[in-house]
Order: sequence, then C-alpha cells, then structure tokens
Amino acid sequence: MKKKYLSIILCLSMIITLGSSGLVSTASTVLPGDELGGIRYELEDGKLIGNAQNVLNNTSIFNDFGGDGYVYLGETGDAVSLDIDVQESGNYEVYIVGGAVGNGRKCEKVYINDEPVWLTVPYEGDGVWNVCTIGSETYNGGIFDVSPVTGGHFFAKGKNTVKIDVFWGYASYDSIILVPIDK
Ligand SMILES: [Ca+2]
Repeated sequence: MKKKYLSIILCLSMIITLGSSGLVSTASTVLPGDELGGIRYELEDGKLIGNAQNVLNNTSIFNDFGGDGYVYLGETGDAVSLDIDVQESGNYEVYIVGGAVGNGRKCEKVYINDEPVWLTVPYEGDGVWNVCTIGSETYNGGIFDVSPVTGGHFFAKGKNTVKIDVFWGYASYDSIILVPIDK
C-alpha cells in the first residue's frame, strides 16, 4: 500500500518537472519585432468578434509567436479588440505583427481608441510574420499602402483599446508593439 502511494507521488513530480521545463524553452525565443525594443501586447488576449479565431500553441503554420498564439481574421465582420494597459502617457509608434495567408498582400482597418487608421500586411509566404506599420491611406505606384502618422499616436496612462477590423482578411495577427517617441 505504502509503495503504491510513493509511486503516485513520483509520477506527479515527473509531470510537474516536464511541465515547467516546457515553459522555460518558449520564453527564450527572439521574435520578429523584438529589435524595436518596444512594449509587446498579445492579440490572443483580446476580445474576438464575429468568427475571429484564437490559434493557440499551434506551430503548424507559424513556428513562432509571442505569448500563447495569435488571432486569425477571415472575412468581413471578423475583428479583435485588445485593451492594453499603458504605464506612461505619451506618443508611441505602433507596429502590428501580422502574416497574410494565401497569396497577395492584405489590408485592414485599425482603430486606436476609436481613431481610424490603416494597416497593410505584405505577403512573403505562408508562415512569415511581418512587422507592419499603420497609418494613413496612400498609394505607391498605384498600389494601396500606408504612410505612418507623423508624431505617432497618443496613449493615455492606463487602459487604451486597439482594434483590428477586417477589410480584406485572410490574415493572422500575433502582437501589437508600442515604441515610445522621445519627447
Ligand atoms: Ca501572440
């Protein structure tokens, strides 16, 4: 009886050891956008709207991502809205880590505290993240593009909301990165 009890304890401690070693290996990954030195917020923590989907702990398309996964937005009506906690009020450059699925670049509407801007995601193959700038509508050689807003975007200390709303869709979104602009 006592022997059986001991083997259960041993079994449980092995499971705990395996679980914690798994966590350590994912935390050390260098991700696209880390070079900006900004503050990263994970889109999979946001509120999903329409048929938006969380893709969690799944490396079948993207083999790396921040946090627990990313959000896939398919068609019009799909959106993700993320409340972010900003420690210091001020102006920030905003980047969104996204990857188009299927051929062709994608473009979505983004709202920063209800201020509308645009986002374009270049297509460089399935499973490739791009660190995308957001901004106002512009055209480069007749192709829709965005021009970053001069001076960045103002964020108040505390709760702010960033929403990505499908315009073209069929794209995945991993993280939002805020880079403070020197005053
Ligand atoms: Ca993520």
